[in-house]
Amino acid sequence: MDARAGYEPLTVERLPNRLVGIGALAERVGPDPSAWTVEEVGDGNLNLVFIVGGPRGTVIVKQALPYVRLVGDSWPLPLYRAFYEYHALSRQAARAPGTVPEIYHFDEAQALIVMEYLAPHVILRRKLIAGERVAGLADFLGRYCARTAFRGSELSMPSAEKKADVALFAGNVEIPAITEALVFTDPYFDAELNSHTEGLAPVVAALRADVELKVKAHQALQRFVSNTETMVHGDLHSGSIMATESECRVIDPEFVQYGPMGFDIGMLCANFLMAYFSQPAHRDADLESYQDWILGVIIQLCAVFEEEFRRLWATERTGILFPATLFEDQGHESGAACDAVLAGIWRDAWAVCGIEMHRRCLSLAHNADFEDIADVAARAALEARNLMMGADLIRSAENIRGAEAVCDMARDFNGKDIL
Ligand code: SR1
Ligand code: MG
Repeated sequence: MDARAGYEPLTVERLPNRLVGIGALAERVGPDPSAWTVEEVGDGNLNLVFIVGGPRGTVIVKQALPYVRLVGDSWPLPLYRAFYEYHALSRQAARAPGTVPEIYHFDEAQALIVMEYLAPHVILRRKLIAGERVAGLADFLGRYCARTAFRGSELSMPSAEKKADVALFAGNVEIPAITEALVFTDPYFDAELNSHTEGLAPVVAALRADVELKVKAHQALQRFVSNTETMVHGDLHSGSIMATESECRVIDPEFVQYGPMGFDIGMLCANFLMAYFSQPAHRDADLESYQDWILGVIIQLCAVFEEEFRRLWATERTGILFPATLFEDQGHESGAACDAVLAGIWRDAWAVCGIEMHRRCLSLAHNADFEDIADVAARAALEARNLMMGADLIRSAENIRGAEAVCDMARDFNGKDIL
């Protein structure tokens, strides 16, 4: 862990006097700190998050803690993740304009970012649990994933710039290491921090006994750690998206790294699938139509991803990969090359999707979609569907024929009594 001289975690009481000297903050909230209101609202697993309001407006102050908040100071975690989050946000803002909160100030020593307060946005996961729809969600997310994937790769970026970026973000070691363990590894053995819902033991035992599955999961990890094709958000679940009825932003990219282009969209689809499988415990009325809406989001977001990726391929392919000099300038179409790149993206995405569906029920850091279900037997039955489908996705990732096929699988598992 990096120990920063002078670093001190903020408190609600001390924040105004400690931060009043930050011009960008005082400008937006008001110059008199005694008029500020401060609320700590961090409900994630790692950081402090304060809403700071005043006569002129409201901002968010996010500060990293030197340990995993979810677990406590027995699990130290580097403060430097705020540095990588700051740089990730600036790149996402350039590559996918309008998709992330605006940054007003960054203090590296305090591991602190002052950024735009998003209102009336709420965490998308909460909306999905409440059965709320978000207009334009799939289009927004499909474009975000395609633009960040394409524009952060050597399909688009000058190679020297991309390599410098890979080197910069390679310093973010311990945070992706959480993903390497919690996401790709711990679900598949009896790891110390694991837990699962009572009643799932037979399903969990079957998954952990499946050597072929473990091989596939770790082939996906091998690609995650060694394929630096683009800058990924690294933790793109429904808790990393804020939304109103019709507006969205992506937040919280501290798990940023250069990794496979299919990683973010795969993790995202997994979180929609878990929202889908958990719905029978959250509502009776409107159940079928809301579940259909969620699957529609998956299909549309994948379609928009492909469409936008192909558009960028045709209009922004300025990097060293598959250049026009090698294809169009020789009178050769590059469409087959684009198809092949997309096939690799989807292979990675569907494997990650299945793995994420496993880790949120088996490892540390479960998701509220399932955890909020008080009836343990009902939760276990729904999680079993999710776990079995995850295994099928991992096993067949390279042969899946698109998001429609994935949603057909989801409908099929949604009707199964597995336990
Ligand atoms: C110890 S951190 C657990 C999880 O929280 C973050 O949001 C990531 O999803 C991570 O895997
Ligand atoms: Mg997070």
